[in-house]
Amino acid sequence: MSSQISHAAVVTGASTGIGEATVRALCTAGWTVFAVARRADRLSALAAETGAIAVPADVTDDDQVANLLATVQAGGGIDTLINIAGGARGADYLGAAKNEDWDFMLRVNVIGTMKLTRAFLPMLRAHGEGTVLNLTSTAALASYEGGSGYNAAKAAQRAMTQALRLEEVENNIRVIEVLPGLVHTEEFALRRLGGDAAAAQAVYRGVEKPLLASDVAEVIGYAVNLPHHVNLDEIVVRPVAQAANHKLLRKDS
Ligand code: 8X3
Repeated sequence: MSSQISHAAVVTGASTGIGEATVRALCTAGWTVFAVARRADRLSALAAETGAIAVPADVTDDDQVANLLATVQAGGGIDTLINIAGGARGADYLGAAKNEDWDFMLRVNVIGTMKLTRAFLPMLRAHGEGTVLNLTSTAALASYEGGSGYNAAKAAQRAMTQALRLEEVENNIRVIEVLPGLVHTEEFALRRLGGDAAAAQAVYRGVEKPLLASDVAEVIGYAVNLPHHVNLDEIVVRPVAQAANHKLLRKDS
């Protein structure tokens, strides 16, 4: 039997891109949203605009995750955990891999998702109709040159998601994986490419309609708003121009 909380979510990675767009989409749909990210200034602006509850936290830090859990408990709890914090660093071939890039990617995408999920599972189990949604990537499905660290991190996050679905079925926890392809966001490529704006723009060159963060947020909102027994367990979402990871239609080429 489920408790009374429903349509209440923690959304990580909320300061930008798909996380921020997901906060907007869920708030518009009437959800209670705890918006989590490290950058407090961006979170407060988002909270002021949307009505979300800003909880600045680093998802890889045990103490900050414990504080987040306590804040959410005090704020009435959640039935849905949405792990979006993550991202790519670097596009080096494996032979030139940078320790700090790999460390970031594995720490945030993989360890961060594990820590948040581990912390909130008791609450979701007690609820009786919990949901965990992990944002992975099509990078988990097919590797590419210069992607080894990101491919490895997203494949690990996907593997963890699949194990979680098996482990928590007896607890009636729905586990959803959303795997976006090319999404034109404010920061993804820029951060991956060390702040090189021209290189970041080139990622989307000639692609007339890449996905936007709001497109992916709409998919996430759709999936978590379905009746709880309905599980879109794996959702691959790409722009039409991206027929596959390796086949992207650029109109100027
Ligand atoms: C982003 C998709 O193609 O940059 O998660 O790996 S890609």
